[in-house]
Amino acid sequence: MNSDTPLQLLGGLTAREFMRDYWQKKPLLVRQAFTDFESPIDADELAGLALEEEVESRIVIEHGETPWELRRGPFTEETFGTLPERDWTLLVQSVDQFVPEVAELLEHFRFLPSWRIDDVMISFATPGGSVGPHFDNYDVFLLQGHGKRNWKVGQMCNSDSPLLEHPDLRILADFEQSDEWSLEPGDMLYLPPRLAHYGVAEDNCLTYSVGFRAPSAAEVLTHFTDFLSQFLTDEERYSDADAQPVSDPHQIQHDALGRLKSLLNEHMGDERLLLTWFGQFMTEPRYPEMVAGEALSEEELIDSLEQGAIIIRNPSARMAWSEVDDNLLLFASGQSRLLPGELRELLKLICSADALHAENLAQWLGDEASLELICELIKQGSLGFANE
Ligand SMILES: [Mn+2]
Repeated sequence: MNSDTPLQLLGGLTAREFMRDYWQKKPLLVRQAFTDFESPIDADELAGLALEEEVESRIVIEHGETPWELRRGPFTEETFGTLPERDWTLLVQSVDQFVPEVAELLEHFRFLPSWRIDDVMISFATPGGSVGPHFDNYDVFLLQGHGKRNWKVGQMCNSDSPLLEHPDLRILADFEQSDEWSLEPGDMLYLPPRLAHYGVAEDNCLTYSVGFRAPSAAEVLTHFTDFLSQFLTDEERYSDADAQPVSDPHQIQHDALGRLKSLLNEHMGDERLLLTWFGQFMTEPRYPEMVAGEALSEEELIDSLEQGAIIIRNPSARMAWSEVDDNLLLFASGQSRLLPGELRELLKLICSADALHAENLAQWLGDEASLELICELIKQGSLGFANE
């Protein structure tokens, strides 16, 4: 994708302009980001997903048994029969993993790293339905799928912003409105992290939220140090072979800090391990139980492909790749694999192609390392045969 091509998705801005002026900075309203948008899923299908055990769903009822009552799925048919006429919202997480046409929407966001994308959440709201004024710590693109929703945006918030007392929801106590729009199908609103927003359904409506993920500094530090510690031996300790006799035995001298800092820097500064950890962490699947495969020999793989088999990425799997010296690292569903540089085009194909088959894999089918890689990914469950 050329980052200097004006995009309809971004209201005629180029990806470069959008990243420079809006991304992580300020909201952008795009009228008709998608022309004649027809939601690939309707309210009944969304409610159907919320009945499934493996799907994460919530219902927020503004005037429920308690104000802003939160119920967690899976729900039953009966739940939907007993809801009030209005002022409630059903939210279903990761619909892209269950509905391929929803996953296809993500193709439009390829100017952003796929490992930054979290999921496509879809909400259905009855008139007046809302989850209250709030802020998120993540970027989001809100695409109106069906019906109309009024969006108000407000102040920038942080963890000190006052919230209503609520056991589960983070609803802002104060909302200082700065702008307001009514979104119709195909319209899209981009919101940067921490910007207060308040969406209220004007009629029965569906809204798609393309949400992003960014690990917190606390997560980076705790998870990376956990990862690093697997490679450290018990013998490696604070050491002070260079120490001098002390004048006050109770004082911690600054040279001790210096030794600690060099111990930390030596490990924290290991870029190869940092990359390995990061790739694994960012490709960890949301639903690991949905990434499972079966062992397959290289002969069986070739036979299947020759008989017309189609291999697709598991919609629950996440993949990314990177370079390390002359080699490549492939990250797939929380695991990493070091590969020779010659496999670069294959890696790019595996990460991006809608389907793998005898035709687009032709040049690799005679190569041992390529076959082994594909078999490994099928065994791990990141790739799988279509229609099985
Ligand atoms: Mn939000």
